[in-house]
Amino acid sequence: MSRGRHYSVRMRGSRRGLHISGAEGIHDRNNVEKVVQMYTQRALLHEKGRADEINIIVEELRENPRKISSLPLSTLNTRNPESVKKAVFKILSSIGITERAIEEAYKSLNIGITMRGAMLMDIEGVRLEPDLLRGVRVTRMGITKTAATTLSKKLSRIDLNNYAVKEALILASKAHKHPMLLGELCISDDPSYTTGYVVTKKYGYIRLPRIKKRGIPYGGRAFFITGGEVKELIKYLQKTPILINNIKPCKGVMSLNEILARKSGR
Ligand code: WAQ
Ligand code: MG
Repeated sequence: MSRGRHYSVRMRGSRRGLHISGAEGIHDRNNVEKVVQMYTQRALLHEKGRADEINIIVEELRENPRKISSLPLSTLNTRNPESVKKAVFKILSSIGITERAIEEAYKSLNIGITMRGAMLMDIEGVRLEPDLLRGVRVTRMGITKTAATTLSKKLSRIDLNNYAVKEALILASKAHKHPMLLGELCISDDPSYTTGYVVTKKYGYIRLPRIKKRGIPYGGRAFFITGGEVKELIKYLQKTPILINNIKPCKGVMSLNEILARKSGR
């Protein structure tokens, strides 16, 4: 493929200075106009209110996107924030993340301050991102048309074909391709979106229903990382273009034991 065939298109919509919707993808030159129109529509029709300011960036990529698979997806049968917390401790400590780090992440995610990006935390709970207030944003990721169709089909079967799931899965799939990423914990900042997720390379993307009570207007992301150059990791998360071109299985609701018994990639 020739250089310059791909474009990163990113949208942020706000109302009275408050963020209300965002979206991004990587697209062929031929689709850029259509996508800009789609994103504009989305910002104008958002359920949190119509954007009064919409920023769209269209950027020609200097390198061809790397193609990767999505993480396998499943949903844990959690009933309340307490059972979620227990499960998160089991999952993340099983891959070597200390309880102290998990506790630290939980604390920071529940402190009531919403960062724009993700925290980077080592396995002892020490924060490593250079800007502790902003965090690190993962950008320049997308999904091919064919893979998007497959993903929608697989998610429809388990009644999960919505933007929140698809976008979070694409973001996490890019992030966890990096060898320094061990795990992730995510809670939406949307007061009505009470499902979060946890990721490890071994178990994939595990959805966590009822991670928070309805009405809580903050959330966040914590990446647990290990050994390597943090600067290089941040460059990868922010700059390296990634396209999902293959979709791993999307399973329905499972118990913690079923998930822990599963092998990677299935
Ligand atoms: N890169 C890094 N961190 C981000 C990014 C990004 N591009 N976008 C958002 N964050 C951080 C930021 O602190 C937000 O407050 C927090 O993550 C949550 O973002 O399968 O909607 O966009 O049903 O509110 C999970 C879906 C949805 C679970 C997560 O996140 C499922 C969601 P939100
Ligand atoms: Mg949000």
